[in-house]
Amino acid sequence: MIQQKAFQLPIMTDSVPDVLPDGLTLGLPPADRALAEGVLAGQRRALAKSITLIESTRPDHQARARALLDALLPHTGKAMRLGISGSPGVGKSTFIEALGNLILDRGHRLAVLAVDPSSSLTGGSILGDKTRMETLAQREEAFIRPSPSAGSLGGVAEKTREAMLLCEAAGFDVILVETVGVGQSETTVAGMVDLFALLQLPNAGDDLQAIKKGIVEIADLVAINKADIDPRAAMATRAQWNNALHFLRPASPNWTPPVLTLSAFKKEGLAEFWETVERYRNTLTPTGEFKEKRRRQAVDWMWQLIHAHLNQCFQRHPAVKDALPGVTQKVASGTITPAAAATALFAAARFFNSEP
Ligand SMILES: Nc1nc2c(ncn2[C@@H]2O[C@H](COP(=O)(O)OP(=O)(O)O)[C@@H](O)[C@H]2O)c(=O)[nH]1
Ligand SMILES: [Mg+2]
Repeated sequence: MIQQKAFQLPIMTDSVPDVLPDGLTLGLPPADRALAEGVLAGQRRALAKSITLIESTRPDHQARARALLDALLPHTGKAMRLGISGSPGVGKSTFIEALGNLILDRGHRLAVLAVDPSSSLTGGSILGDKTRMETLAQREEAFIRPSPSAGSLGGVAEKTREAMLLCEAAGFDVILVETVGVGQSETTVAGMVDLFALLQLPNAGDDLQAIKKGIVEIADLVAINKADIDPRAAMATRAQWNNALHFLRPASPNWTPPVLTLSAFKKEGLAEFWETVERYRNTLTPTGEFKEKRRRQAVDWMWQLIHAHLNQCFQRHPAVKDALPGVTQKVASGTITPAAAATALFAAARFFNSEP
């Protein structure tokens, strides 16, 4: 019998950094040490440069970005992380501008990030929207960053998560992650924030969509925007939503997602929205659920990275590359089963022991 050699995974060479009393690593080269210090001092330029570094696809940049993140990690985790989702036109940008100003007026520092894998096509959601967030963009205590424009949803999400950590290290204590309600992006954003809020329009069609797509289950808060246009319709939609949510088992026994009405345009309902966010944190912190959610998210994130990495190793393997077209053809034509094909490809790659 031929001995199967285990496929060699690239070895992570990052050594455990020596941490100075100020939390910065000795391992960082001087330029990056200055960058890290700039981020910790809350300098926007340093923060923007650091995010550019983590978004870079150059291998040397990636190595530097990893070291920088490692150094700053002890300074992260203190922000309230909020996800805002909803279909295009529901009023996300208008809402973030209005709520953002309220948050700043209450003495917080706010970072707004976006997860939008389509932004390479559309030119960047927040970038275009920055005009709609004009007053927010001008304020010193706010930091607005468009979605990274390269890559798949997974790639964009990973960069956004890391950008979120950098913003926390820079002292931003509220992070808002905006996403357009398309495809997987909502679930992805829900997986990186403490509270996921869904914006809806006052009509019945929209909520049915969300229910069908399974978005309702991941919402911690639903807000019916544009209530100013037809307050009665907004109240009716609110009642429908409450009814729909009533039939779902809430993610926490201590939190049933509230349904609010608001007008981003007229700045109505914003204070209630923010108070609900604070109530969420104040309710789930003492029960331990708040921390537990983050722990779960961190472990999930690790597994997502492992899956992505394994996938890449597998697909880049020369033997897999060679065999793949032929095997795919056979699976497509029904000559071999998908299961047999997968086993054969694993064997060809000597990826792992091919027997489970
Ligand atoms: N009447 C009314 N219009 C709104 C409200 N919020 C947003 N809009 C308008 O809806 C349109 C889309 O808003 P926008 O914030 O760009 O939506 P986004 O695509 O979700 O970011 C804009 O013309 C806004 O002025 C609201 O509360 N009431
Ligand atoms: Mg927008």
